[in-house]
Amino acid sequence: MEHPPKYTADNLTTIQSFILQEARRHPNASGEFSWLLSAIALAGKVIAAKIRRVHLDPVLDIGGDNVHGEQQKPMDLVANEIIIRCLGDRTDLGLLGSEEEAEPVQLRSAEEGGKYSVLFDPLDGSANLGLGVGVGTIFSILRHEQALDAEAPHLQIGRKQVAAGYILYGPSTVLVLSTGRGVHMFSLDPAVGAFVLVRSDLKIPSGGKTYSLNEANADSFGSGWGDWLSGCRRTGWRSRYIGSMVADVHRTLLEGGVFAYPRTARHPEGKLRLMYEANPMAFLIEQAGGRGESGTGPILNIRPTHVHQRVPVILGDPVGVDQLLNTLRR
Ligand code: AHM
Ligand code: MG
Repeated sequence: MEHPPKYTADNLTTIQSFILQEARRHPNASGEFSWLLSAIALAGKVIAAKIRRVHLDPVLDIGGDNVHGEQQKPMDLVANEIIIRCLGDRTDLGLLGSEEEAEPVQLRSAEEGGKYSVLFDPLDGSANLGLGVGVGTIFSILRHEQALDAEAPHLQIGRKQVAAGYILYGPSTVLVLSTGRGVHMFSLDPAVGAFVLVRSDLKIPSGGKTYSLNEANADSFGSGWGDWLSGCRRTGWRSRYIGSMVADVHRTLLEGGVFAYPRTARHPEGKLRLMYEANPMAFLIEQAGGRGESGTGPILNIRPTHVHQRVPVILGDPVGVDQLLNTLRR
């Protein structure tokens, strides 16, 4: 695998300069789109700072008891507020949809200048927050095409995303972004407070031998899955599952293999959400040369009917996903 040069003063590109360079290459790109992305990067920095203090700050509820007896606020709601506050003054924003909000909020109609919809999961994997395991923010940006459906302009297929990405709050804070021209990875340099480009044009390695799924549910995955899993075990695959989608997909993007959350008895439609989990991740994986499938076709072609709709998810390198789908079809 080829690695780019290490981050040095010679090639220091912050996410802001990267976004501006991208905008310059595309004369029609509006500066406001860059503003949206920089608001998300800012939110990522604020959330990362809060997460570093989850065990220290008595007002943050991470699922345990608060020995101080103060009223606690779940960290996923705090993350939600941070993102809304960071995006709030971006005047091109038409609609905001969050896992934490029952309905998307329409801020501006297209006539009033709302050009983009942003859908996000503010803190995915938050059940892992107190366990020292990576958690993340996932986001999807669509054009605010009100002409299509004035009531629900965000209900578009994932292929129409203009940008998607995630921020992984792990041993380091990493932002992975695609605006439809490859996948780029930035790491937060805490010394300077900026996301710095560390990998550009990431490609998922083909033929990885790691599967990542909740194997405890395997009996209810449906026919074919058992055969595929036994085949993997026979052929030297390894199993890695953190239970935080962002962390599991990040590893899959860097190392190849397959991440999946199929239908289960508990979640007959799949557990993961199409619009702010599966779509942005499938967009990134496809941009990196991989495949994002539901089992009945590409995730990015699914026409959504509801902002919180769930979908079975298979993401990974083309060889691994192909093998899996072939086994499921038998
Ligand atoms: P959340 O959005 O409530 O955090 O749930 C989504 C998470 C994903 O991060 C992860 O892939 C999945 O749920 C894990 O589910 P399970 O514990 O059933 O394996
Ligand atoms: Mg989630």
